[in-house]
Amino acid sequence: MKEHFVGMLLGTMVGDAIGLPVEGWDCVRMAEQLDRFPLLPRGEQELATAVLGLITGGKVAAGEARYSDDTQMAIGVAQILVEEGEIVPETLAQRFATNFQPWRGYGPGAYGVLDALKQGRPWDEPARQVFGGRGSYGNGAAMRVAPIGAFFWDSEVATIREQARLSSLPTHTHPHGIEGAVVIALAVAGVLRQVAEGADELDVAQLLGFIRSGTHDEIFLKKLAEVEGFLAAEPEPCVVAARLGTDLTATLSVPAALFAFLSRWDSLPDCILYAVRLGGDADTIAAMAGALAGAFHRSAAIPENWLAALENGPQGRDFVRTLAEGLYERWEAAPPRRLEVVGAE
Ligand code: R7I
Ligand code: MG
Repeated sequence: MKEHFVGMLLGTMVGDAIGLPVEGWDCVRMAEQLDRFPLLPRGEQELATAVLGLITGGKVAAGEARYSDDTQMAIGVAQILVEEGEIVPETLAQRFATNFQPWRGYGPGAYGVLDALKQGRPWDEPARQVFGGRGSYGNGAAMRVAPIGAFFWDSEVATIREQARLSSLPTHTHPHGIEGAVVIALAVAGVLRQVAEGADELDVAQLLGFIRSGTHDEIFLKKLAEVEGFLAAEPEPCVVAARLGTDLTATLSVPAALFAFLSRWDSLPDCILYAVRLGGDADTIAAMAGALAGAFHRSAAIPENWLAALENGPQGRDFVRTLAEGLYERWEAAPPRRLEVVGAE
């Protein structure tokens, strides 16, 4: 199970880093550009080399693939779980502010919230005030939530929901921003439940059923039905992208990440590369899909050259591995399933 925790966090990081150079490219442009890129041989395995090559001058130099806010905030979530054994939103907000590196490519709303937190504003004010007081429905809470799905994998569904909700509050208070985090946390937990039962193959229907059982929002339930329909008769990637959505909002990116994993769960590289190929918010969709594939397959499924390419300075690749191991050790020492659910939804 430890290596599955490591796979979850390194899967987030590697998906984020591979998608980052092409963040914002739409699906059609992605296909055109990537197919034209001189380094690109045929075969999806090589696509990552090409994408990484875009930022490393044509070759994948060790340690040059940067991660973005997705990984940085997932690090913050994991750190708080290791330290506190549960999400304490005020402490998490402080950690996000301490870890904040403005150049990591934060979403516009989140950037302002973190800047305000850094300046010492009360932890729960800036997030409530963004977007005209409605709070953000961006995918920023979903992109960083995977460590919660791992840490609470054998907890009650209500606990997973509540911990995901609490982890959203420092930046995302809109119900859709929160529900996106709930859905990804449930998905990671559902994957690890199957792993714990010794599954070699993912039971896709069971996982979808588990996610559904804890999803309360109508839009997400509708999207889950759409994902299920696409699994039966898979359209072209750009049709999937157009129908499910690939933008910076939770409702229009979480379903695409789920589809990438559910349709390509048997290969971590294929899953991540397909998520990138969908275009749009490629780093974030690939980070979420990568977390799921990594949780299922363990970190050993990540190609060596992808791992080697990841930045390895402070809070880089080695740090992330050690942090994920620490998360597992904390889970093992004091399993969180004894936590009571505090507060109603
Ligand atoms: O959700 P958030 O942290 O963004 C994460 C994304 C990831 O792709 C990262 O990699 C990074 O690139 O950004 O940041 P927010 O700014 O809170 O939300 C993202 C976007 O969703 C916003 O910039 C808006 O375009 C949109 N959005 C909203 N638009 C109108 N009204 C989110 N909430 C609202 C809203 O209430
Ligand atoms: Mg992004």
